[in-house]
Amino acid sequence: MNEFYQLDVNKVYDYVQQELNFFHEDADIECSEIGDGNLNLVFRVKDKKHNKSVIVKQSLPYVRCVGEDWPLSIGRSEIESKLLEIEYKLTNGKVPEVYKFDKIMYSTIMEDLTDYVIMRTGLLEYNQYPKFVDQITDFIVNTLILTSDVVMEHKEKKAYVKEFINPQLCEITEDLVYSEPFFDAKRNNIPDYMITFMEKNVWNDKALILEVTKLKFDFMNNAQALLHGDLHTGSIFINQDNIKVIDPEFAFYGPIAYDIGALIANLIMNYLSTDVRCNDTGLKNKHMTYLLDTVKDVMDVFRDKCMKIWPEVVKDNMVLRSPDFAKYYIDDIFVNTAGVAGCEMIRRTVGLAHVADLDGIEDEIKREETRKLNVLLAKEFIMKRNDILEGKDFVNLIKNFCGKK
Ligand code: SR1
Ligand code: MG
Repeated sequence: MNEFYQLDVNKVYDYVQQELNFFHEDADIECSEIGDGNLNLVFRVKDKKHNKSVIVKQSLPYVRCVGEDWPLSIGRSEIESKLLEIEYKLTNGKVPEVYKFDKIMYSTIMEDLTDYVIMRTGLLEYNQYPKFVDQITDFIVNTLILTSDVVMEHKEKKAYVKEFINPQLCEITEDLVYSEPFFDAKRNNIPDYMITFMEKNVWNDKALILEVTKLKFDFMNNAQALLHGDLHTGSIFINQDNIKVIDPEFAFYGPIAYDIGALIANLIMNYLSTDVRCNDTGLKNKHMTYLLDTVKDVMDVFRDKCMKIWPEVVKDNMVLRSPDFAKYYIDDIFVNTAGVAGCEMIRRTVGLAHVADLDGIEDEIKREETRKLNVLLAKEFIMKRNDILEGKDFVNLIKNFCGKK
């Protein structure tokens, strides 16, 4: 085939065989569409007899969760497969291995992650992952610091900036994270009871709008490192031994804080969700403590690892001459991480794309209270971000604000 067609469960096995000849002749094949994201088709093709499987991810020319009214370039899948290959090397395999990218079908055939669960799902079932902090901090240090101007030869870094220009996907983030949740936008997914609350606490708060605008311009103008671009807990496959980070189609050169802030925000929303969903007090306290420890440790271990590798990896001739630059650089990442986390928390409450952590709260009254608490806590993160320079600053803000000292 040399022209694009949309895959489905009946076509995807033939497609994989034609591209890779991956399965045995006597395979017992089962194909399913497993995509539950907002943008793409995702298939698992499995040979039950020999226990071999692959994932096929195909870009659609429109936003899946909205429909054909919102067209979207299918070229994003090329960005995703390129980034997966780069990150595979930088992280020693902490992303799925790409077997083949097909530029005609805008499809990536890649490693199946059968022994993993999506981290958001695991956390919603109150599971804990003791290796997560060490693994995700390795991931963010290796993918972000090592692709920044601190380390890379500057012309090579600029070639990457050019290669990863991703205007349509960036526009989605500019609109859905940094703009529309901050006014009464048509695409917002907002329950009626949140409208007056948002008017009073967010949309008419000029000081807040100014700070969000600063963060939006940092997102658009700070080509600091090669980001994943959507590093929430739904983009991480996890088990007790390992993580695999998936779905980097929003990759581009942007502020390091964008990746870390998305992660921190989603851990915090799971914390708020656990508080109202879990009826077993012992389990609830244990899981909430685990989540706050994880937030604190991700930030502090990230800083420690940056400081440790800094003398080994720095190449820029002025950074080498400036011993205080590392602290300045990492402090700035912390401050902006808190700001990004706030924006992510607000957009997941009233913007187009929500999260199960909040929407899945069954009790209607608790769901409303938690949504409101999430927005107010998010505001604190944005407005007080200049004071957030250590892991404990994140935790203290959450505990003080939620009255759980
Ligand atoms: C229309 S895309 C909505 C959201 O889904 C993706 O996972 C990104 O988070 C994006 O903002
Ligand atoms: Mg995604």
